[in-house]
Order: sequence, then C-alpha cells, then structure tokens
Amino acid sequence: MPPTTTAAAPSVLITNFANQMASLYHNEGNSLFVDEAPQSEVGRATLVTLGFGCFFFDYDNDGWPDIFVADAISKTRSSACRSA
Ligand SMILES: [Ca+2]
Repeated sequence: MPPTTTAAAPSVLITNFANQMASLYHNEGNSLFVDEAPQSEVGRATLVTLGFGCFFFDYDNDGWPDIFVADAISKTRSSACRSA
C-alpha cells in the first residue's frame, strides 16, 4: 500500500530500534492516524534495521511519495521503499 501522504493530510513515519519496524501513521482525517506499516512493504523493509533519519520524497518522479530511511548501524546501508 503506498503512503498516501499529501500536504493537506500528511502521514507520519517514525523509525524505531532494530527488530521493531518503523511506524507509518496514515492520516485518516479528524486527528485520526492508523499505523499501516505492519501490512505494508514499509514494515517488512524496516524490521531488522535501526533507523534514524527518514523523509518522504518522489524518488522515481511518478507522483507517489517514496520513503527514505537512513540506517544508523552501517555507514553504507540505507533503505528506500517504493510506493507503487
Ligand atoms: Ca514515487
């Protein structure tokens, strides 16, 4: 499921410690956020690593936001999730 963050309804991504997947809180509106990471590629891709810096951006310029997460353990590793 792609992260459907928009300027009007931003979602929130929070990185966690190793063996704890990142949390991807989808903005449902009315101040309600639902963690979609467990059902998405985001959860699987971030489960093992210790994430620090992260941000949404359109890596492949397809109009859907992608996610970049910097890995804090390795100086050379990072992960990115394609949204579509
Ligand atoms: Ca994209």
